[in-house]
Amino acid sequence: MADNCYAGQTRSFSRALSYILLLTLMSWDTDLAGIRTGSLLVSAAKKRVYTNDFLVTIKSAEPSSNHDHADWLAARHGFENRGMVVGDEGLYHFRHRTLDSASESPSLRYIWNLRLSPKVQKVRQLEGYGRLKRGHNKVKVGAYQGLDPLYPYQWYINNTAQAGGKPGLDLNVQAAWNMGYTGKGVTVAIMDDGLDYLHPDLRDNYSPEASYDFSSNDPYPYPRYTFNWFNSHGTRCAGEVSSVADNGICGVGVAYDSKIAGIRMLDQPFMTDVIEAASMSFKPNLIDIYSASWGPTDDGKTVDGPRQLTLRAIVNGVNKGRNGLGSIYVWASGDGGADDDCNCDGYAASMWTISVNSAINDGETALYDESCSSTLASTFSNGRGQRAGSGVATTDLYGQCTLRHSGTSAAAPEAAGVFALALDANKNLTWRDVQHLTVLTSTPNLLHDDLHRWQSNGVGLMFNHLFGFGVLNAQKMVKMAKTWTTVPPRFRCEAGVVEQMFDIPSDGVLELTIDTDACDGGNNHVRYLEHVQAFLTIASSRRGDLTINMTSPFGTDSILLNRRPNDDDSSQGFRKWPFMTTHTWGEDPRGTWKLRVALNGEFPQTGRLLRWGLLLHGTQQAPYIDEILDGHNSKLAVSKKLEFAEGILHDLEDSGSQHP
Ligand SMILES: [Ca+2]
Ligand SMILES: [Ca+2]
Ligand SMILES: [Ca+2]
Repeated sequence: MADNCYAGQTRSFSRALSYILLLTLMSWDTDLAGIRTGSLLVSAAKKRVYTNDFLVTIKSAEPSSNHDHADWLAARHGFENRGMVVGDEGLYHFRHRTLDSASESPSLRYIWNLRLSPKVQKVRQLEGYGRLKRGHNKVKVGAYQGLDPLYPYQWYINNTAQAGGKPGLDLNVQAAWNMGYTGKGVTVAIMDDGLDYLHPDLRDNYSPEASYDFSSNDPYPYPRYTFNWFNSHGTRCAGEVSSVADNGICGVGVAYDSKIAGIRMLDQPFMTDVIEAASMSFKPNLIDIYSASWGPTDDGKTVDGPRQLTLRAIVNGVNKGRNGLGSIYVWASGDGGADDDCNCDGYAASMWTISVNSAINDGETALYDESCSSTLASTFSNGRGQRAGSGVATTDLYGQCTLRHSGTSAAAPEAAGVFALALDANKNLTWRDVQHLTVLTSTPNLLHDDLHRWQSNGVGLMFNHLFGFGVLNAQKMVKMAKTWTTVPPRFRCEAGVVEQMFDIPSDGVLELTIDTDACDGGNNHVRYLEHVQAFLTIASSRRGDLTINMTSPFGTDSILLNRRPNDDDSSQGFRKWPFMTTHTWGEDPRGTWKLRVALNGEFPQTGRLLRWGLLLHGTQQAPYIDEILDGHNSKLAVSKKLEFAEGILHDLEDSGSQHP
């Protein structure tokens, strides 16, 4: 295409020429919103609002090629081509991906960028104005009004202590809505037992094209009827994400303008690798976020994960989904309680899923909550006890509403909703960006556990074995998402392996170490950690009595495996099982890693470690160097301080100075 060569030309334009061009451009578009022809004056008489929407007129010899050109042009300049307008092959609606949805002055830079294409005849940035719903006076456009009957019960959205909870212990969603982020243009799929897409509080947001029924192999994921409403799970999860706002029905979704899709895949006698794989790779360019509130049996004695096809589907999803930005998989950490460990659940423990634990409305964990070091963050499930209104209020089967949704099942869709808000703020976020944002903006808030206290890792990030990096904070996340620069490329370093048989003492601890340079000097050097995996092969006379801890060179201790009293396996053990920790996020992995394996049971047992492989994942460049500091005490400030120090150290090294 001839247009492809103008990139080089643009770079060589002198500043003077650019200025002339800008003036020409401005006088050319007499209807350029808010600018009087030939002058930079913006009308002062009445305040104008400029949106991030642009009308672009394309004229070319072959009108049929206009659409391709529009796509190309949009992608090149950070816009989303939202398609042809009013059936005119020359007229396209572009929305800028990062520009504010409301600004006081027009965005000349973007207009100019588009106008540089010879095929573009006219560019108009659309003004915003109000339209009031008749019968509703003094409505602030876009603001949620609280007209849904269950809204007062949705303490996870706005905790005012209504169900005996702690005020302020919520997802801080409303502040994100007030900034204009409601999940617009984002599609969330609920992989579950179906979705009541006729529900009056869901049908307007339902996306039939992103939905499918893999249990019955048809395009209609409607839940199968049972007398006890067993198949209400998916519908309840969907309502948390995408219930319509202010329609007087049930409650409001965390991302109430998002599209919701149903992937029915849990309602058949047996799960198969094909059904899981097909579900997780369904419409990867249409679905942004997949929410899963299921996994291997939470009986505290299962060690299981995705099989071959499903694993391939997940890897494909994060690498190719969302047109290369990566599908976002959100996972409930599990309902197995203190006797289970979500690191034995290969879906939750995967680096490619964001696994979410839940807290209850007083900041503690529920009895069914499962903990593990791979959990990234937390949202909310039900409140303490049987108190009325303390459950999660959401939609239910057959047009009904419920106040009783619960479990970590309830937690994953809430996270999916918050991530939909983040994608609304910035459509260019990759799957890793979403994880970084989660780490940086989640907060301990009022979350507390007597046994597992909050700790600070080697770069000052607060983490907790139960809650990960804390409870999601929608406002903080959209704010940071808006100006976020995609993190640098990710590398994978095989840091070391111990391949020798060691007995695990029945009355002591087996301690092993790996010294690593984290592939320093190689192409795959990892300097700033994301996920760390320990692939362990261990045989034991009672698998459930094993406990495993791993300590980073900074001294950050991750509990890779807690005791599981119900797991009496004596034959399978762990075979190259990928235990994962997120707790060392941001740390420099060079140095000595320690592994401690012990047997803690009622009776003496025997065990042997046969292999420990340490795998590091992360970046070579500092991931947050381009971000704007948002307050001195923020987590970003803490981890940046280290990056800056590193930068100075690096400069010193480069200049040949010695330092201790
Ligand atoms: Ca069906
Ligand atoms: Ca509603
Ligand atoms: Ca489990």
